Amino acid sequence: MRRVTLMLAAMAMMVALFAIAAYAADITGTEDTETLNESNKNDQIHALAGDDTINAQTYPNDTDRVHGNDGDDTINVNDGDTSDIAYGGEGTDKCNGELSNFGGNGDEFISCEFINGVAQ
Ligand SMILES: [Ca+2]
Ligand SMILES: [Ca+2]
Ligand SMILES: [Ca+2]
Ligand SMILES: [Ca+2]
Repeated sequence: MRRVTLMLAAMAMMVALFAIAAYAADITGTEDTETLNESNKNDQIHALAGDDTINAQTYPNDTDRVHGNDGDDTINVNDGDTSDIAYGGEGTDKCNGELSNFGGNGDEFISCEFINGVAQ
């Protein structure tokens, strides 16, 4: 009886792990300038060097972590939800997303020189 319970618990855990893996995507660019597009999953995007444009505004209700890395990047996380993080990194980076208003949470902007067109 006990063994069956343990086996079911192990199986449930494996299913949970698989589900997490299925709903997260790693997207890595190159050292050149390029345009990267998000997927409909929770993305980890690294654009690496170059003046990159990262479009993570296509699918709402996901959590995208976008790293511009080196270069003057444009990071778009203005997808209608407030659970994204834009890391500009080195260079003059333009980040576009949802700002917090009325004390609510907004997207997180780290090392962005411009947010929604406004110099920081
Ligand atoms: Ca996404
Ligand atoms: Ca790049
Ligand atoms: Ca957003
Ligand atoms: Ca950058």
